[in-house]
Amino acid sequence: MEPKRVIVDTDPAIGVRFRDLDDGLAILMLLSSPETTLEGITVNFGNVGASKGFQVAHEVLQLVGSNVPVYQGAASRHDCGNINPAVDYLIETVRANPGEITLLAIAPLTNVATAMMFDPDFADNLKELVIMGGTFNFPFFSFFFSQQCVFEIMITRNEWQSQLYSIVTKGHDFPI
Ligand SMILES: [Ca+2]
Repeated sequence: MEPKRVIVDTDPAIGVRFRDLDDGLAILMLLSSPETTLEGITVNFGNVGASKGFQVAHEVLQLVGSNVPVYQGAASRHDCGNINPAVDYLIETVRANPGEITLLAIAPLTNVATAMMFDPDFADNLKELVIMGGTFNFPFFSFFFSQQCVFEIMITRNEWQSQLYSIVTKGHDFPI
């Protein structure tokens, strides 16, 4: 089986004191697995600021001698709807490879939502969108991290809105 072509949208903080290390592990696993080809890393604010996350991503890649490209993205929740190098890369790559790219989103969804805002075909052109969008205590947290913006774009502007809406809101008392 051909390896999955993966872009990871991430807020890596491995090595930063008191911060989560899971995204760093995810990057290393994506690089080492024969089932995936990691084609690019887009950084979103989250566990650390976007510029620190950008630095951490480079450090992780340097550790294993990888030259996977890294693109800096949203720096705050207010950047939902603002173009940045990460969003540019996401839109261009997915548009050039329709049905080929699996987007693994493991940070607040600001970059992903902004890509959907600027390219209405973005979601349809993905092969898969895999979201780790919350924690045990705050399920679907990532959908609400950029205030209403991410939720409105991802849930209400897509064909799969009704399924996603019911999944996200089921059993949870969110301020939406
Ligand atoms: Ca994360």
